[in-house]
Amino acid sequence: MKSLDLNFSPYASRVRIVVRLKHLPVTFEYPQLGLKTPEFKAAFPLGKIPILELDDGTYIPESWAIMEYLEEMFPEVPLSPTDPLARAQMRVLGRCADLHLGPALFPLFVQLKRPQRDDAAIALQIDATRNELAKLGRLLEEYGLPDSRSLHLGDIALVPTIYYVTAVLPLFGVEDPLATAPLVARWWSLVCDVAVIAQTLKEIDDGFRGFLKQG
Ligand SMILES: N[C@@H](CCC(=O)N[C@@H](CS)C(=O)NCC(=O)O)C(=O)O
Repeated sequence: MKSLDLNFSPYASRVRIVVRLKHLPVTFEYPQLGLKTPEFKAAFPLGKIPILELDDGTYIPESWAIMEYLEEMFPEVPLSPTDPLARAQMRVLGRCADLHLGPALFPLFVQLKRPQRDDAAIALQIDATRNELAKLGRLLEEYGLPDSRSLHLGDIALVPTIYYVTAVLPLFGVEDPLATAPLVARWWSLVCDVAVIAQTLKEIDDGFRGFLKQG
């Protein structure tokens, strides 16, 4: 199997974490057709990475769909609880990353490369991100941290997004972005202690620092 990947993509990085935790024979490569090209969009209707290519040429887009596929195909290292309520909570954390935190945080990327930053837009997104972090803290209070339950796909989906909270907000003057969400900070220190996550975070960080240096 092959995962079409970019080292600092928050979505591709989730797949990398799952593959490594499960010790799966998946290689990671930047798409040969390039990203955003008409050829790439013609080959893959959603036009985004990650894409998991199976050995028979079938492909799966969307990081959460890929993570669940790998989980169902290779359950030997389980990354989902069995209890239906705990499974629902796992999915809520995944959706929290994709539908709440991500949309609050990622518009700040546009500001990073603008010759003149839009301070009002920046303040709005910083507030929105803090708001979402507070909500996530409340969810974690209810669902528990991965020291009282097993690490699952919901945690893994959140990891790269929280990395970007810690990496991007300081570039806009917020020194300790998790200070206002202590339970998220505690969750973050727990997940960063997982060796595969630390390895993947280093790759995201290297890729993101490289991206910042590009003109
Ligand atoms: N919902 C998708 C989001 C994937 C996504 O946005 N990937 C970005 C890279 S981080 C991408 O491929 N962007 C290329 C483009 O938008 O043309 C997922 O979870 O896989």
